[in-house]
Amino acid sequence: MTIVTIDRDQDIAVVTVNNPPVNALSQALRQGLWDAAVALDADPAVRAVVLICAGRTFIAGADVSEFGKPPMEPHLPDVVARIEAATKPWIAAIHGSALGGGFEVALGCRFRVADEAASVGLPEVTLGIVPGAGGTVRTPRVAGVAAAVELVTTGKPAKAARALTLGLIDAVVTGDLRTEAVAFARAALDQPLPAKAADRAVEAPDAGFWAEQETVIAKRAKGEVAPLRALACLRKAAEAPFAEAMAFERATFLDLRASDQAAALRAVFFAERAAPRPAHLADAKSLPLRQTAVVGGGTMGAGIAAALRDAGLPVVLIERDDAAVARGLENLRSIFAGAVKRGRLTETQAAARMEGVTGTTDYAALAEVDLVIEAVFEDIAVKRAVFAQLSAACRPDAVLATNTSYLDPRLIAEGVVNPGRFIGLHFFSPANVMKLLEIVPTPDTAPETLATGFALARSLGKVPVQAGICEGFIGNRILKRYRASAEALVRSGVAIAEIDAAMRGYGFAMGPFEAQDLGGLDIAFLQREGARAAGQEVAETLGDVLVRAGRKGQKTGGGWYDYTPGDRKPQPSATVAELLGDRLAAPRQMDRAAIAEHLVGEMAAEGHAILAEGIARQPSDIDLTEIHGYGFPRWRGGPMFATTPRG
Ligand code: T1G
Repeated sequence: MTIVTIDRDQDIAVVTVNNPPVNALSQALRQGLWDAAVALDADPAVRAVVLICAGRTFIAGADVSEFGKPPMEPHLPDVVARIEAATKPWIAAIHGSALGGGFEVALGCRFRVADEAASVGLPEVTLGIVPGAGGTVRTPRVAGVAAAVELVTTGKPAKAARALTLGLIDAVVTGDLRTEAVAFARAALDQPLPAKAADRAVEAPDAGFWAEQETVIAKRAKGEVAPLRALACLRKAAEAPFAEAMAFERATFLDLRASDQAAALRAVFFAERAAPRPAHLADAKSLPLRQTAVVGGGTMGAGIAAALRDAGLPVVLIERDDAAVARGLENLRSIFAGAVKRGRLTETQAAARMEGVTGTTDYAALAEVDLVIEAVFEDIAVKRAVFAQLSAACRPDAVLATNTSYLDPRLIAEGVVNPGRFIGLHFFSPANVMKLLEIVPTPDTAPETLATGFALARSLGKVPVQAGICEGFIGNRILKRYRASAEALVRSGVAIAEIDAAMRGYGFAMGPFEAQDLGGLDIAFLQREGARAAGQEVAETLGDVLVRAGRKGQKTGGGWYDYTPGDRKPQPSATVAELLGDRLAAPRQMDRAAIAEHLVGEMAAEGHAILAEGIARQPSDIDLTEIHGYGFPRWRGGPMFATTPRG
């Protein structure tokens, strides 16, 4: 298949790239673009060139599968420079996402036009690198320093309308992209051409701009190196000649590309893309998902319903009585109101979200739904009663799912008519925000039902991970080990605050004890008490001692730490020291890096046990679980990646 073809619209040449699935800049594509530039320069009948792509998107960046291999010629910076040096102006016609090297190619073009749904971006920092083909040098020349800092150091793409406002593109077109781009090219020829990006100057920012940005980015990056290195490239671009800035950027790119953080972020990139389409389900056909329902309008149920609505799926929200229905709908309303407040939704969109929800106590409303997700109280009897009603009210092929986080789905499924359609779908709170979805089949779950779980994850934009059945599946089982290991360090005399500081220094937003104070110590305490009541041998934990003393966390003014009323800042507690007293060894120092290494090692050890028991299918599933469900720093790759020696 020819990756680059050239055809004509009279005096305008149209270069079409066709390198599925996302027109990534493989060596062959780079060579094809180089050859096209040479050939078209030599053709006197051609006055301008439109660069357009076939398939779902404009060039989506360097071919990430070539990363980690020695770069092959023609190198992308040279290809971009060759296009920029072309004797006829090139116009990039953008649809889908022009990302990374794709946008850098577009920056080498004299103009950029995009359709309304397109976006442009430089996501390299999300891969632990910086743009490597002039993105940090041309963007400030095309759109100014402020826009360049936003685009490059966040890695977040800009939608077409915003890209136009920022000056990243020259026009947004509404008709047929090729037709409009050719017309744009022809019109541009009647005007003096703008200077090539490389020849433009960069307007100096206000004094203090760079220092200010450095502070903001360092705070946001939390130990991630690439964003600050990208800022340094942008500053060089603003203060040094083009060639010097290009050399600085390239050296930075090559340096970071070999880094541990880049290796980790690449591993996560590929794991995230593979997760929604697991190979073992390639032949299983998922069932259609048109109508959905959620039973339970509490925090989890409302969050799940919101996620379904965000994906455009109609939802029937079932509760046990009218007052509970009203509360459930109010919970949903407040989720969307929060999104409006944060600018994620307009008022109209929030209203439309609610219009797609039917609140009722009548299970007869479920007669035609394709999927029901149960999110009621974590009690087997309560859940079984719900599934008995669902078995009677729903179509026999409707998928019935439980959102249980700790109970055994096999016990919940007992008595369900046609158990092949039953599955566990463990969402994480807030369910409309957290990406992780643990998909937990029972031995009776049919492959089509399992495939439907993954199809649901895709439509909700979730990161699905298949989990076997054990206490806590993958994530909560590792969390239990993590907390127990952290408590063991406290018993050995290491200060609680030191452990939290160590895990924050490793890259977590907060340490294990701060997190418990935020979420509440009583949740896990009640699970332990439940297990004890069921006759299981569950050793007393330090957390038990605190909960029994009424210290459940921030909500009771104190847990592992004390809190001044109205201030959420954790303060080491003399009361806690007294309560735990003789359970703790004499205070001892432990190096923070050693604390983090030990606790991440404990997570990985539980991960290896989970793999050995077949609860997780592959190490990357465990890493995705920890990153997307438990705040494991993405640039560390997850506990399994972080503890695997790099060859
Ligand atoms: N290289 C190779 N394969 C890629 C790829 C890439 N850049 N991006 C996606 N794929 C594959 C992906 O693995 C999957 O493969 C298929 O395409 C569909 O992906 C020099 C160095 C473009 C928004 O970071 O953000 O340029 O599983 O399911 O949901 O400065 O893919 O089908 O076999 O995600 O429609 C910068 C990353 C690279 C873009 C499309 N570029 N990709 O989303 O499809 S660094 C990126 C995405 C760089 C330069 C630097 C998304 C997408 P398979 P998908 P999608």
